[in-house]
Amino acid sequence: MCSPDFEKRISEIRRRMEKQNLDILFVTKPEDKYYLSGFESSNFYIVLTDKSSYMLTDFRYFEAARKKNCQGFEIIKVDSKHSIFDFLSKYDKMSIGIEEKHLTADEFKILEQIFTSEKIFFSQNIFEEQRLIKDSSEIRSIRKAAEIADYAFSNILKHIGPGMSEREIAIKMESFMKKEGASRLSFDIIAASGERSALPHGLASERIIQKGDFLTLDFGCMVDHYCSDMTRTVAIGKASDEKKSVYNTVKDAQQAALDKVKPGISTSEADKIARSIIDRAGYGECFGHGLGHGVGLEVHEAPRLSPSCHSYLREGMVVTVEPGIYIADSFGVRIEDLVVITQNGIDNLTTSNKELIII
Ligand SMILES: [Mn+2]
Repeated sequence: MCSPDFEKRISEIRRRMEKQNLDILFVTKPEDKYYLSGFESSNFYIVLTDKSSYMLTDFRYFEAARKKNCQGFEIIKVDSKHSIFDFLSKYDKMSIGIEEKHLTADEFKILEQIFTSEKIFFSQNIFEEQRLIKDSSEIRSIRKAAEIADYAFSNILKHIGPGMSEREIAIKMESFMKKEGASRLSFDIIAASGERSALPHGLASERIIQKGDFLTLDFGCMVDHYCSDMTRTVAIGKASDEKKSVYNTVKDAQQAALDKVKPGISTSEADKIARSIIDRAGYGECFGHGLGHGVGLEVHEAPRLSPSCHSYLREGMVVTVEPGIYIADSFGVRIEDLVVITQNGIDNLTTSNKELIII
């Protein structure tokens, strides 16, 4: 079944092209191409003009692209004799928008020869801004990916125990998510125990978990190319008073942010709500990253929730809320939920318990 969303997305992108006075847009970033077409392959390009949409690919993917196509793309075969640049040459008098972070220096040089540099514009922000607000089909996929992550967390709790390595835990979680329908992971699973839990992004190692450890699990999976992202910290066997108190500070900071996040709040303000609680508890120096980030086709995308980012939250954005405290060489705690910004507040897609779990 064709989704009608693609046509709407393309026409919205065209409106943005017009605003930037672009005659054509050369789309090279995989997530942006997928966003416009629902198609994925290792070699294809999308070119939009004010009226036409072109998908260019080689022999290997041509039939697949034709079969997938249902939103008015003209599919064009490229090969060594008729390259993407030969195709673009016929627009040489026009202004072209490119995705500056997804073009090689080599490709850029060829474009400069065709268009001259005055007619080439860095336009990746067109997609960044467009993809900020998720439509209902995108939210459906993200919700499903979040449900699978929640399921993997509740399931792994039944298996974790002293003697198990971080890597074994990560492998089990990956298989839980894939068996439940995830196509792939959003990123390599972070499983950081003991003093490694003080590493905000400690990938699973061979370390064996021990009684008294904190274990931070940060993970997510993909459904229909859309990501989820969540984090929980659990205690193995027992938790010292200091650990409990740090845990509760992070939990309170997160809850305060979840309670106040809604449309119209700035991303730096959202960050500050959580940060001020961590500051007051005396751990300000130990929260060295932003409160959260947008999630969609990419696990880290706009907006960023941090002290230095001053955009505003809007209905339809999907963001993480993930304060943390990391005490070097000792332990760390992070709690992360994935939420949709709604008209009046949030719809929290992560439902796993947040009371300190001791297993
Ligand atoms: Mn995250």
